[in-house]
Amino acid sequence: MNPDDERAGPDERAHPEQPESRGTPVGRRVLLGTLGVGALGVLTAPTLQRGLESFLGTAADKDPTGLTGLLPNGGGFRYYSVASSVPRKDATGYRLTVDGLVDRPTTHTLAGLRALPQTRVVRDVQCVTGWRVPDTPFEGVRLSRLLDAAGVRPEARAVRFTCFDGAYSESLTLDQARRADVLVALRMRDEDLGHAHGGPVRLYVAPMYFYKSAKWLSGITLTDEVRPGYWEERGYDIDAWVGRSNGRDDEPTG
Ligand SMILES: Nc1nc2c(c(=O)[nH]1)N[C@H]1C(S)=C(S)[C@@H](COP(=O)(O)O)O[C@H]1N2
Ligand SMILES: [Mo]
Repeated sequence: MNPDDERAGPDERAHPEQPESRGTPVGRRVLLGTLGVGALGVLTAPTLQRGLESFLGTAADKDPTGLTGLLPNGGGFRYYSVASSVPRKDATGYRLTVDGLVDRPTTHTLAGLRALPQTRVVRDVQCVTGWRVPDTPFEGVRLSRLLDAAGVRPEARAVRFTCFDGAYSESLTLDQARRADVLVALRMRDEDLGHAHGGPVRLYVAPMYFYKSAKWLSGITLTDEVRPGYWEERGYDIDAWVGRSNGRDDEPTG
């Protein structure tokens, strides 16, 4: 049995893009706190789930984060954006800056990124709640290559990612960022990344839950310590290894 299957059951984790909930992680934590462990114990899983859905349907109305991501994105993906509207960037207007604790701050165009060696990674896209898109090809430039080109200074320990949606951010330690399966992705499923999936350029952190893979990537900044990203400031794990984080203790499966 594929160990990933164990993650797809009714054991729901609070997660932003879950269409049934529309709740924030904070909202769900508050609910679980309110019910208490005893109440959870007597409810069957489906009953509990219905209860969560109706409660969180109400909670969504108070949602301060402007969540919008409930449109289907095709092929098993769920579209997700914390920004209500995101400008479109094409090959002419797109820029990616690498700055912070580097010797050579750099600005890349889309053509410049396409001209660099491309790496293909085929792994499962895994959401923290259980939706999963198996064997999804991503192609792009290894993040480590862009870091090396900019000349990371010895005092740098982490990387902060920012997005041209003006809202989202992410983070990795420098060691994580240098992994061979972390891409500045230009293509997904053998097509140029479309706007809905974070195109023209998104981050792809293959070994971690998909919230680490920042869409509409516009900035890579070397920092002296990890600065928690958008969802991490709202309760999600900074080290989001698939299977090992966000309350799970099973083995990572890549
Ligand atoms: N800029 C930005 N990147 C983001 C998000 C977002 O809201 N904004 N959501 C994250 C989450 S929680 C998920 S599951 C995936 C969704 O990617 P998709 O819309 O291509 O399915 O993007 C991640 N990257
Ligand atoms: Mo997600």
